[in-house]
Amino acid sequence: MSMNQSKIFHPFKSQLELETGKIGSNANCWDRKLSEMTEIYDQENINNQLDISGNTIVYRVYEHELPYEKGHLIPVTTILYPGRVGNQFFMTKGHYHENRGTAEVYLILNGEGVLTMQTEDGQHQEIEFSTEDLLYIPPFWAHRMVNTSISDPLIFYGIYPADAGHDYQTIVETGFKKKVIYNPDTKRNFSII
Ligand code: S6P
Ligand code: ZN
Repeated sequence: MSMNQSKIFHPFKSQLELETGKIGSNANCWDRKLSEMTEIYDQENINNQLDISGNTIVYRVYEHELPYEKGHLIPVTTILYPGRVGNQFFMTKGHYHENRGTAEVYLILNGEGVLTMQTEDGQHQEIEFSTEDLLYIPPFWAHRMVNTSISDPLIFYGIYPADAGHDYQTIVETGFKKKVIYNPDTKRNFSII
């Protein structure tokens, strides 16, 4: 394949603050608020939540500004704050990649939690993790991160193919097979049910 010079993207360097997850330059930052993700929590938990209409930030994302085109890779950090809605921990909305055949890698910079995953043919897998763990999400697996810490943010770095796309709607409709709930009667403070 011939290379079109006008399409050559230039290399760059950037800084990632390991303690905060902040990506210093060329990055967009966006927040997901609780009020924007009420459909993914159990409705009885949502109904008992007092500040649902407020501006509680569940997570913040720093994502490198790059073309969403095949061939590129997108570096991204997520800071998932500690918190709960009823007995459900703060978690990401969760998604399949629109382009189902694309994978993703997560590196845990700080914190602990559970990665819940499932496929459309009915398989599921839950992986507990902590700082310095490397998580591999293969093609076809929907993925959601759950912060099981009572006090600390979960900070993770990810890299995904730029043409992956994000399908949130399927998860809104089906939910995840497994939930991670606060359970003070266990040593680790949570149960996967
Ligand atoms: C992108 C990757 C992450 C998430 C981020 C927020 O493919 O998996 O960067 O976008 O952790 O989660 P969500 O489910 O709201 O996109
Ligand atoms: Zn993803």
